[in-house]
Amino acid sequence: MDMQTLFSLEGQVALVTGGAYGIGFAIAEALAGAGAKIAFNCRTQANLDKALEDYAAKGIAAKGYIADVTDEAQVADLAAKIEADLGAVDILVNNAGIIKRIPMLEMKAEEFRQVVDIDLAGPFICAKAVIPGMLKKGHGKIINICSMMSELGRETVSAYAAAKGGLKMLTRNICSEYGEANIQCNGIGPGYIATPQTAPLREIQPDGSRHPFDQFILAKTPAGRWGTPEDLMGPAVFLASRASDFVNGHILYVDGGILAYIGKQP
Ligand code: NAP
Ligand code: GCO
Repeated sequence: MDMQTLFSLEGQVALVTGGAYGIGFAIAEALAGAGAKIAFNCRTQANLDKALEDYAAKGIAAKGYIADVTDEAQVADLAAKIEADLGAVDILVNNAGIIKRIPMLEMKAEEFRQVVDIDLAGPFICAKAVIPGMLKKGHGKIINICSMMSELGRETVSAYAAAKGGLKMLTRNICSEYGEANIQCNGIGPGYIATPQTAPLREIQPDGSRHPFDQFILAKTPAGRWGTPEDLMGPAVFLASRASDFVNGHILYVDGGILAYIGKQP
């Protein structure tokens, strides 16, 4: 098979959850560039309208829907609408997610549950909604957007780390349960990526200097920079394409080398 065909997503239907902006938007753009038809969801009409303009500006005829990934009925309805509009989903990217940066002793159990609900139960609910269609088609690709926090902890992100660690294991479990049915479920573990989610960690200080966390990340990353959503485009196309048909249950860290590095010596 030639390389173009191996990586082509021509005729495939991709659902990118939370694909209105940030990492999800860049991944959707990459999948569209490889030939896929794009569907995405988000929670507000304002974000949906803005995203449709942004997709159109890139020449991508994406279909956008309002659906909260934590709501089983809304997600079932989303999958049905996509099937009617574009065909059953071949590629699911579980990208929608939130973070709450609160020290554990100050965090309410309700806040912890909200993060786990969106970042872990959400991917379960979305996968459950599209796997039956994949079983009928005889193939499927599920890409779960994990995190450095699937491997590492840090102060203030207990719920996020618990959810993203769980998402790594959900990835392996979907692989275990549906690998035989020719469904590949893998994860991408982005490093620190410049998006709205991490904007508070990069705010310029009143004296004009870089945020201390920003400096910390630069020192922790062998690449010496923050990642960009574009850094995730190639890995996403690989994991969505036939090129990865024997890759299953794997987490591909795209982190500029953070996980390989002990940190700058004093
Ligand atoms: P972002 O800029 O905050 O975007 C998150 C997206 O998720 C938004 O489009 C948001 O849409 C959507 N979303 C949130 N909750 C949702 C829900 N309940 N139902 C449907 N959509 C929902 O975040 P990002 O930085 O692009 O991150 C995307 C994913 O990558 C997340 O899972 C994040 O944890 C992960 N990640 C990010 C980084 C990073 O450094 N940025 C690193 C590793 C992993 P609405 O708010 O409009 O609904
Ligand atoms: C944080 C960050 C991270 C990143 C990402 C790292 O507060 O530490 O927001 O959690 O967003 O998930 O891979």
